[in-house]
Amino acid sequence: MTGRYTVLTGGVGGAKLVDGLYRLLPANSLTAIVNAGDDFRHFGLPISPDIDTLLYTLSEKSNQALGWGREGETWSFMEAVRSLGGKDWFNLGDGDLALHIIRGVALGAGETLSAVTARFASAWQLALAVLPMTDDAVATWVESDEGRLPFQRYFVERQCQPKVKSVSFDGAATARPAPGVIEAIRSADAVLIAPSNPWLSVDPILSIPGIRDALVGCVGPVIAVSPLVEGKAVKGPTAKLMGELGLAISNDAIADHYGDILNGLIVHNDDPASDRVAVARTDTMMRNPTDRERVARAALEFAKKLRK
Ligand code: FO1
Repeated sequence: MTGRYTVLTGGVGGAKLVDGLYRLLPANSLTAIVNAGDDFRHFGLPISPDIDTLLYTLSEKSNQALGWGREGETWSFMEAVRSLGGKDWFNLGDGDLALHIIRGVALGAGETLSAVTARFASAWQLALAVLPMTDDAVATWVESDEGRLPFQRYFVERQCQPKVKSVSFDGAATARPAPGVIEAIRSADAVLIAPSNPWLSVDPILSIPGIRDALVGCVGPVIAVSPLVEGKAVKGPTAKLMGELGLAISNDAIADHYGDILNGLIVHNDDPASDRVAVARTDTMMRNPTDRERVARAALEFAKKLRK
């Protein structure tokens, strides 16, 4: 597989596809554009969950059981926080703290999120570009039956229980794509959209002015891997959210949501597909590296077919 590929990703499911692509493709031929709408300050520290989950996954440091954070993590910081009556709804592992503290010092010194993220990727010898969607502050908020909630309070503190009415991205209207983002879309032989939650993890990326237009106008095909398997979400609130937004929990609704940026959709085995876009089929469950490579290979082969 030669060529240059770009993947839009967020969350745990997204990181798995990126890992499959990373394993298959030659060094430095992949760019990941990562959701940063989940980012927030906690204890004054800048947390970038989707960036960190991707860095951990690609460097084989991630906690497979939890889906986030590090393997073999220790929690003495959190025990000390609890002993002092500090807030403990969002867990910061002892090793994980290093990312947040070094990122905090860097941002405080005027470095951009994309610059410090690139430093982390090279420190862990990752041979791909990991680009935040923007270096500006954009925050995902959820309008719910429990009021307006910032993303992590909805996702972690409330465990996605609130009924969602709408999702918005504070700051998106004036945010600029991070350096290299538009170019990575324009110059790609194909752009892949990982099986992330379209509303919570991909829409923040599409909300940054210029990114959706670049996807509509890019030469390479844009192919999404559906986050639904047999009408359910593999992990996280995608199906529940679709129901709450009044949508059918279907691949057709996924294709419809992405609209005119999408050229192809990869669906799970013989799940009902969509007649809005070209469809390819594979087992999209990614339980291990072999699965991840299978789904990545299916996406790359589909891209080649659509590019002709
Ligand atoms: N998710 C949880 O469900 N509980 C946590 O305590 C938690 C802590 C955490 C710390 C760092 C980090 O990078 C991610 C963390 N996550 C936690 C996951 C995070 O909320 C999600 O991965 C994304 O925001 C959505 O994909």
